[in-house]
Amino acid sequence: MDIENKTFCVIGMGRSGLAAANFLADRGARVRIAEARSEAALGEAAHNLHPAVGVTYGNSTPSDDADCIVLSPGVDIDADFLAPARARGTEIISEIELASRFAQAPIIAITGTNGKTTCTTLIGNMLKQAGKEAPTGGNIGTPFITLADRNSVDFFVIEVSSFQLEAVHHFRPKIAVLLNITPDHLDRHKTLDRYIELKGRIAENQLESDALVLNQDDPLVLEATKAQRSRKIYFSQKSEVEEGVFLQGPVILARFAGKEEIVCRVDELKEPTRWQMENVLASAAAAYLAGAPRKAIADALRDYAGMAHRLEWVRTLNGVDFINDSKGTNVGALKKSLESITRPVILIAGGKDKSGDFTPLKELLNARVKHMVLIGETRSKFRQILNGTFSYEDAQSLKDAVDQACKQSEPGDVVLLSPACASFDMFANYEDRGNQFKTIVYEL
Ligand code: UMA
Repeated sequence: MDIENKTFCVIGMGRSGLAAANFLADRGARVRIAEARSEAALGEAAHNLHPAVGVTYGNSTPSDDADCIVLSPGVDIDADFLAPARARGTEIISEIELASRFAQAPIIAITGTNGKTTCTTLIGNMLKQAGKEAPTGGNIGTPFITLADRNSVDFFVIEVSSFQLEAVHHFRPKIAVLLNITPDHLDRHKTLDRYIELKGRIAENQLESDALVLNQDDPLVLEATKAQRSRKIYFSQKSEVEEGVFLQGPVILARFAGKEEIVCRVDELKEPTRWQMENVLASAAAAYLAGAPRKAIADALRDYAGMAHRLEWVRTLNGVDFINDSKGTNVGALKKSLESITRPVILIAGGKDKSGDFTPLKELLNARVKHMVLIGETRSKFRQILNGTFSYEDAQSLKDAVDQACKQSEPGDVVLLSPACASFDMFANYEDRGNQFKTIVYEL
């Protein structure tokens, strides 16, 4: 991409925007940032900006002279302030699109409603075990643009969100993974159809020679990708697949080009990893496609001990296990977590509403949850759904919620924080919520 003598306007000065602006300015482009917040509200971030980048604070409107607008993931492509630029025909791209135009190595891109971060980490670990240079980035935290022009890379392993997929045009992963689709971020995308369409975009620019790893057990995943022309590889926890990786009783099996081999036994995996079987199968399939040998894949799986805030075991107290699943920010995540725990659950849930529909939870909550403690803005929405059919109560704070959950628990139970909602009503982010939960539990 020719960037010298071009004027870029980056919208948003978070991790993604800051990295994109610095990358472009370092390479001789004229760059401006438009940031909705004030300089004071941004604090330290402003100090890390390239001195040649001009900044407009308190306003997201891009400058009229921009040749190209780069959106941070948090910026809605349908925002009114982008309308004039769109009318002028100015190119509008996401930061991952920008990064992909500079990346010299193939991309493995992972999307889905839940499990993206785990899968990205696992694929990175598997390729590392195989002796490959495979940095991880994207939605996982390190903006893709900060990695993009690294040399001697075998694969970029990039977690991709629906936000980032709103403004891709040529983004073309060599291997794309679509883990699952359940309603999420509907406050931004408005309809489930739009969200499904965005997830399918991960493979939109793939060619026949590229591979698309799909969850055979998820009808919405199959729906989202039915028009894609790439080579389809499947994973499944429920049945055999024609080509890909699947669970068969106590073992994980890989089947590629008519040959079958056992990757490893399920009981070789650590407990938290066994709860992540969907991600395990998807990661193994992607790693096979990237050329990792079976042993490297199995070693990475055996070593893996789970991630913070994703079904993270915190402590056992008086026979009760406390699990931090603060990353469970949508209804689909809570469903998956509940389905993976076979013991009686005392559930702490609720938070900031993302227009999620809680109705599908009712049956599962009745079947698996002994008692529920409601926190945050969505307390009344949960109460309307549960409607007296179920044992539940409100809590005013996370500390109260943990205390109330403890009172209801007996040896053998699991106290699970899996909110099904965003955290911003009570906490800085999901990490803050999970960390506060762990501190409270350690102090019991
Ligand atoms: N802003 C504007 N105008 C707007 C909207 C936002 O100026 O219209 C400004 C905000 O005031 C703020 C900045 O943009 O200063 C924030 O940008 P951002 O929300 O895009 O956040 P970043 O810090 O750049 O982080 C983003 C991703 N954030 C989101 O998608 C919301 C991070 O994913 C990602 O790790 C990071 O880029 C690096 O790639 C986080 C996330 O919550 C983990 N992702 C969602 C999820 O996983 O559910 C999709």
